[in-house]
Amino acid sequence: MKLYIAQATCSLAVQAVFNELGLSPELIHYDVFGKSTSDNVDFANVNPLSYVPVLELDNADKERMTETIVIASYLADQYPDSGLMPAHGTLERVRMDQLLTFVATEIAQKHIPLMRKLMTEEGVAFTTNKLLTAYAALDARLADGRAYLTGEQFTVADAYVWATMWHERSGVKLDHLTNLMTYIARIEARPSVQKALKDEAELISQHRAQLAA
Ligand SMILES: N[C@@H](CCC(=O)N[C@@H](CS)C(=O)NCC(=O)O)C(=O)O
Repeated sequence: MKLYIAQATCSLAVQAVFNELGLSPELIHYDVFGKSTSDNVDFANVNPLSYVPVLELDNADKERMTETIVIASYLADQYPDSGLMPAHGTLERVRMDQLLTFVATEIAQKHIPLMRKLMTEEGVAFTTNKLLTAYAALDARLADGRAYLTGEQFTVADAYVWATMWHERSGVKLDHLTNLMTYIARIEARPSVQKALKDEAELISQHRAQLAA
């Protein structure tokens, strides 16, 4: 399988899930601003919507899958014993899907226009408040001392929240949310997450070297 990633983006969530499962897809870097890819493929043909992550499957059609939640859930579902996703058809699964949708819409997609400085002053205030409310909800959930969002088991939701902790780039102050910050530090200590960051950094430096040559 090939996984298209970009620097410090939601593709890190999928990398972390792959690493949790002990799988190693071929990683391809897409430079979001320069528009090049580390395998010299035109990314517009990979995903006409121009975003990562994109997972290219090994099936006959080399089908390409997009959407962070869908890719991460698909991978986890192949390995039900990993505990990364509850089984389909259960109430636990519905709660997990609810959480993932919340992270995608109330956190990840709220950060993007803020990070890119695309908003009016009113828009910044509105969206910052939305993010603070969303992160406070996660912080409250962690207040009972649980290690991860759904309990003691690391799941796809934890990988996704970690990968979208873009508050510094968005200018959203979260230091007061101490449960959240302790939880993020716990995730950052996981080998799967360390490996995701290392692989990403190495691939980006190779891609830059290719471009400079
Ligand atoms: N709906 C997609 C959105 C993915 C997305 O926003 N990707 C960002 C990085 S986190 C990206 O590649 N942006 C590049 C661009 O839009 O030009 C998902 O949930 O996976």
